[in-house]
Amino acid sequence: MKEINLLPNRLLATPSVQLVQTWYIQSLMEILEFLDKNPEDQRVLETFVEVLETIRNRHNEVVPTMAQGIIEFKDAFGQQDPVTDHNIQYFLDRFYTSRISIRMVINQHSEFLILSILWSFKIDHAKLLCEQYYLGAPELELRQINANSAREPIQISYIPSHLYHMVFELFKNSMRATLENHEASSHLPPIKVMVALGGEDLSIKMSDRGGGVPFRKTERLFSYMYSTAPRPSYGEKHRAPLAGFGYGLPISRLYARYFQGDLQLYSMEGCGTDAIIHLKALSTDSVERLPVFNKTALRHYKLSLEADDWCTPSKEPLDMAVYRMAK
Ligand code: W6P
Repeated sequence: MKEINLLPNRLLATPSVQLVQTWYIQSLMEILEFLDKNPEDQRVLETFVEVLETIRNRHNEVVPTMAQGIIEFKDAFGQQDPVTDHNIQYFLDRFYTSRISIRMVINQHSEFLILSILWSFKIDHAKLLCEQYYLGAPELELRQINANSAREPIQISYIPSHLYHMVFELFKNSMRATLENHEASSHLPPIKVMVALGGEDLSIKMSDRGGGVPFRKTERLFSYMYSTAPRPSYGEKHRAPLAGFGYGLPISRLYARYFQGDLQLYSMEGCGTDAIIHLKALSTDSVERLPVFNKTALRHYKLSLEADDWCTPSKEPLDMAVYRMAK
């Protein structure tokens, strides 16, 4: 809540961001009500769970509402300078990470959590969406290597909804790229998935032959500011279920990083894209990674634009600027 106030004023003032801010204020007030209550009292505990669930539901639409706020901001003030982009990226990464954490704790407290899952892919949903829209879907080839015990299936403990979010997002992107890059041909190259378990990492690589993305543009796939460019109209959602990169990729990366993993994209323009999710294989390594609000964080909001220390003769001076931390 403190960091929301450090957002650019013109973004903070949009109706959508204001709405999100009221949700957080309301929820904080409701939690504070319990400060002087007796935690041994069963009635208190029951109402606490109810309040937690009310809060969780109140915040269900935080991501699309923030996205709407960015759209309102861009409609009113146009594309922003790199410093503003950077601040918004920095804020949203921290904000959504904190949200992932809070929602996980709420779910855990309300006993919604399933602790361990047998390794199985939920490709069916993505494939169904794909077939409805494109009248076809590429095949999936799944291979796995368990370096710890070659004969055993890979098994790890992970938050099912987090894993689902990441894998589903990558499937959607790979399917869309494959379909749109092979519209004219009758053969669709399969999406190849490799799951590997080592001593430290569990990695999932998904490779498509969807034509890839130019190297220069891969960073944009994770940018909140770039991703909100096409208006995600509510009516259109049903007609284009795999559309846009939206916030799916940046948030999937936050899920991976939240438990000390990462999500990376390696694209070869003209060929296809490899997307890799790295997770920690051991639950002892899967500890929360959370933002803290301190002086270092505050300095990030005060970055300024200075001249680059590498020259690129063909570029405009503004493109050569780099960020500097405030002194
Ligand atoms: C693409 C773009 C992309 C993003 C994420 C995952 C896979 C893919 N394939 O062409």
